[in-house]
Amino acid sequence: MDISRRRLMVGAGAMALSSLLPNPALARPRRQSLNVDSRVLEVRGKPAKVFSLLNQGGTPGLTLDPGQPFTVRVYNRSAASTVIHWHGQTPPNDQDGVPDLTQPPIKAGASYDYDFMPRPGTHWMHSHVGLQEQQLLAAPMIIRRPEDVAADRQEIVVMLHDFSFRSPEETLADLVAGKGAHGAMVMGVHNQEIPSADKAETQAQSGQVSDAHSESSMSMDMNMEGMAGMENMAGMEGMSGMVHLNDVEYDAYLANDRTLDDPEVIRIESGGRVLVRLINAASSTNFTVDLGELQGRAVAVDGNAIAPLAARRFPLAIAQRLDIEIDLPAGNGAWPVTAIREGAAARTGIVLATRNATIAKLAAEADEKTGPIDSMFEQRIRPATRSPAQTADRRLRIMLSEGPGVYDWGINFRMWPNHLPLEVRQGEYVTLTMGNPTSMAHPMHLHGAHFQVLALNGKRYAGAFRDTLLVPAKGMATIGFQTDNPGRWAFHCHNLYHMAKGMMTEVRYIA
Ligand SMILES: [Cu+2]
Repeated sequence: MDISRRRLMVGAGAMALSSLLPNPALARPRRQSLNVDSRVLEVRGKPAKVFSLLNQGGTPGLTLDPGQPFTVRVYNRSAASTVIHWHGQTPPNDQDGVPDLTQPPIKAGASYDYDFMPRPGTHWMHSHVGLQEQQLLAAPMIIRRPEDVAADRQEIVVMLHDFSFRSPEETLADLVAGKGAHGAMVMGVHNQEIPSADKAETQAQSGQVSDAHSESSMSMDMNMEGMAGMENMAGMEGMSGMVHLNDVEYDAYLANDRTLDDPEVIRIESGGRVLVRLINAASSTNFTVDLGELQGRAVAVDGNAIAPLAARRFPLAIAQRLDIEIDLPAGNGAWPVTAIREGAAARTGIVLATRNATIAKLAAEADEKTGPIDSMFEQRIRPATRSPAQTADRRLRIMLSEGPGVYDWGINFRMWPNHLPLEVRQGEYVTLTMGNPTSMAHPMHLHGAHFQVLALNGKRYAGAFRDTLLVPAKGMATIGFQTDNPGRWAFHCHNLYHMAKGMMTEVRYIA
């Protein structure tokens, strides 16, 4: 076993070396601190005031070893009230970090304690207050598994952001005034009938991905046909028509806070194996991850192990995480790992390079625009471990809604906080079907539980376990989850501006 590979692990700006190596002193609870503060970040030579979220070692976020509890005091050293949500974690409700739903805001100068056993995988932390996330109040939260410690591979964390020099309040005001960018209009690509989907399924490589099409025991009324009645609901324009991909223009896209003008260069071993933990922390941008000449294996989504899926390009929706294992070629070289904005050519990324490699300058734009993120990749993902199909104790149906006002977003035309809670009881298997007749896809995020994808755009299958699913524009999705964590849990679109303009409700446990 080559320990040096793991020592090399992370480049500047990702996390402290000390927090990555097993430390016997950490076996018993020891409180760590996370500090919210402001900082000046230079983007393309121009300073911008943004937030920072650093551990006591002065690096972003936290990495915990297997079995280590999340025993953390958050200090708010910034001038604004804030609350940090542990995205991907399923803590007791009062530690979920959602202002006014699970805890009061942490005022400037105050602190708040958290203590729970974290869920392993690639996760992240971010402000759930106002539009602070757009000002980079976000950081990685990596909970290593025993397999990670044992594996002879270098771990690399890449956190993606969309960045604007304008204040997010101005951006939102423009959107509300109807001045949003409606770039990349395309005809509705997500029909309910996807003739190519089954073909993609049989093409799924490596034999490790099998078709779960027939093994579900889901009943008819929770499948997509069950949504048909929604087409008659007021305001719905049917499931076809124009969709658009982006409504906010950005000045830059960041990977670990840097643009491709001056990307982070991560030194790797020739012929070595790396695990790239990608986090899409952008407020309003879906990306396509492009490995260039390299082939990678997706091995986990949202922190949950999947049957490996090999490819060179992978979609990564807002708030999702993706772990990709890559076997590097022998010899010296430099290999960019980039993320291209959906429906655009603008990109960001990092460079994997052997020690003596020459690093060529990278263009800020890819050779060609990416298309819209379709459902093909999502429909091919299978969990690493099969679980038996579950019968639903409760079936919930909602419709993601747009209007009536300009840039109003909602759920069943209810805008947060005038929402109707989705009520559940402890000990149930709940299915939730989401119809999306709106003009945009929505990355829907459930707090307090990970769910399984049970249907997407008319295809029923036992798909990935996740906490965030991109529900396609003019499309539909069904997810299923176990209710074993009582409380009031936020359920919302993770496009920051959609959430700010109402697309949020709660899953509420009732007696
Ligand atoms: Cu949305």
